[in-house]
Amino acid sequence: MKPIRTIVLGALMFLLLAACQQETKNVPELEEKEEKEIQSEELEEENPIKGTTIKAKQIESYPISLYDQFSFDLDRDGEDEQIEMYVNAGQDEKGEYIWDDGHNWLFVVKDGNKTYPLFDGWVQLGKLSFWVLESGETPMIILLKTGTAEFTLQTFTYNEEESGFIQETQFNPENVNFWYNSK
Ligand SMILES: [Ca+2]
Ligand SMILES: [Ca+2]
Repeated sequence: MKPIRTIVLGALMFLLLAACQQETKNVPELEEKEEKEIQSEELEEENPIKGTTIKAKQIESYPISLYDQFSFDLDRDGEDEQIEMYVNAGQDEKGEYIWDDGHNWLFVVKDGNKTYPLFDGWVQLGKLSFWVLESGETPMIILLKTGTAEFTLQTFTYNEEESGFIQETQFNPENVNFWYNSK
């Protein structure tokens, strides 16, 4: 009986030692891994989002015509925000726009008493168009700006932490020369 007990005890000791060694070997690897994770988290915090954040702002003056509008829950708080597009072009008695070579456009999202100007500027020989969609469950506004030598596509998504809309330019080719535009 005694030799068997010694063998069993010996085997147990061996297993215990092996387990201890394994543990000490694993510790630095774990620490290294954790360090890497922390580093990448810090990097993400430094640069959490691409694009520009558009914060709420007081609008001094609105262009004369409300060109288009739509309501949608863009920040997913259960209430619709108002999306409004204004242009500084008059309308005739039939409601047709009197277009000039260029106009000031203002594109905003209104959320209660907050107004986010997604675009505020001059468009030469062109116009703004927008779409509202959901990508997965993320509500998104797409804005297309066409001008004399411009074709810019931008997306806007609401970001809770930044309390603003993240503007990302998706397409903005250089030296644009238009040859055709379909119906
Ligand atoms: Ca909302
Ligand atoms: Ca809201």
